[in-house]
Amino acid sequence: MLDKRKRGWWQQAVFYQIYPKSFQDTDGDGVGDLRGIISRLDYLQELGIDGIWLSPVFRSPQVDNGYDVSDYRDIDPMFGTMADMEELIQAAKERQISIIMDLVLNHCSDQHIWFREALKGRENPFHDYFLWRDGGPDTPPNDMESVFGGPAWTYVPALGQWYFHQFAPQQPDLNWENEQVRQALYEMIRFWVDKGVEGFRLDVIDQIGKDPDRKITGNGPRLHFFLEELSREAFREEGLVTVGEAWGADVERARRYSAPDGSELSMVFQFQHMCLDNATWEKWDVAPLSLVKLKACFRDWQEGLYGQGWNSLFLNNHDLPRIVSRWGDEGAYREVSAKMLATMLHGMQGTPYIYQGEELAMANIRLPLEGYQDVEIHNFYNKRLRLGYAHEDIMASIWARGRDNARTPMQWTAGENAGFTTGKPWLAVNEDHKTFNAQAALADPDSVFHYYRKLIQIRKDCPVIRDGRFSLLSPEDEHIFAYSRDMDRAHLLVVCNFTGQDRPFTMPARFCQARTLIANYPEPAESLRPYEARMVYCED
Ligand code: TEU
Repeated sequence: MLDKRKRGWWQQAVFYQIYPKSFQDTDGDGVGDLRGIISRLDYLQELGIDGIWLSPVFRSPQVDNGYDVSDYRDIDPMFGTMADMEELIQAAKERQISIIMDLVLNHCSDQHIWFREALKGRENPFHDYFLWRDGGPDTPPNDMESVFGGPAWTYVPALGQWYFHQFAPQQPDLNWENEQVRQALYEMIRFWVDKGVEGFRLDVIDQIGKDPDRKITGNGPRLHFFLEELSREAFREEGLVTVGEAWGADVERARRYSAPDGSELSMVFQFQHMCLDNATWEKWDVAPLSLVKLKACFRDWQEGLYGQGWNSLFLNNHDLPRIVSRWGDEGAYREVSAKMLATMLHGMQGTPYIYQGEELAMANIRLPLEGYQDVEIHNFYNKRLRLGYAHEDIMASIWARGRDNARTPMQWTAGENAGFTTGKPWLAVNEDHKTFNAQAALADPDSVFHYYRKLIQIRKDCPVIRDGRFSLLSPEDEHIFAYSRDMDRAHLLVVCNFTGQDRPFTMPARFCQARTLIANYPEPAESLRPYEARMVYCED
């Protein structure tokens, strides 16, 4: 069992991300809730995870599914009550599971009292909580675009001013230069720590030091000053884990975000490996994945942060497509490829994150446009249509990359609505739940679920996975991802066939007599079979 009073306990932990809207509904409104999560804690305990990253459950108009917070100190009634939240924290703790809340500090909702006050006039004390620029209705301060499409500035006629928002207009950016803003956020964080929350995931944290006049959003000039202050003032509690979402992080920057002295954050959650199969700077244009590039990317991070920082390990989250649909196989090798991808990731150094349903090999969904809820999908569709793209091409991008792919309800059973709700689910349930669901997975010792359970256990049993040095084997091989981890006398080898064909592979001499820790085919063969993965271990 993990001792969470120990500094750095999270280096040995495995986290599980819950997207509350889609996890488990208990009151029949078609939306998941906190009581639903409580009711599934035994399932998570069986999987063996140490913590839950809970996507936002704060009070919110839900324009961006909770990433638009209107009250940071309250629970959205859709999810339950503060009493439910307290019960969840407690019930999780009883199972040695920590709750990690998702803090959205870069922006809030336009319905937050701060913004409603700010709109009252330039003299209002909350006006400076946001980023305003003077100008006429036809002359925005500059041509910056928001992440969800459309301008990053919205005009307020009564004030004769524009406000800045990196995301939807309903998500005004907070002015981190204002010390009162920062202090208010730190106090709010302490409020949750006092409630027993054991860490935080920090939404788009590399964007808080923005400088819109110079068109800087990520990695702004004052970012590290803010992060150090945040860490000092809000995270002084021993043992808190802090995870910084940073789309703009490279290895060098990540060393600073996750410096072992704890001056900023515990770990970085970066996306370089998740952008390699983009054809352009936009995620919507899909290119084939080059395994050679993927391996080089992982190697650079594994080597670059060794002893100097700490990374998150993940292949999915609520913003990314399902990995089995992306780099695995949705057909005959669905479960085999899901296990292979998990093996590839879970042998590395870092803290693994399993996104709900990944342990069931959940896949992308294909809906007609009207079936999607995500604001980003609809903005993207309209933008591409205006640019002259064909409907079919736009839908192909959405089917490959739309965020709702990962947000369909959790598949608990083969029954109606996959056991997620007795009402009408807020987003369609994937038809494949008849085959891929938790009930079936729990009953089958060979399931993807039990494979993840084993991987989690192996990480706990093998210090070399946490601390060993990483070496990439055959970097130029386009089909096989093989690496070793070495520490003192302990050696681990991970071999993964990323293709649907047999591939020759020669075991390095040291590992010929090695013990198999886990594999997705029963016995080794002459060559590697489609999507085969093996993790083997030996000692000198
Ligand atoms: O995501 C950051 C972010 O920039 C993503 O929106 C990402 O760029 C996008 O999905 C790719 O097109 C975080 C949250 O994870 C996301 O759900 C929120 O919508 C966003 O911040 C705003 O809070």
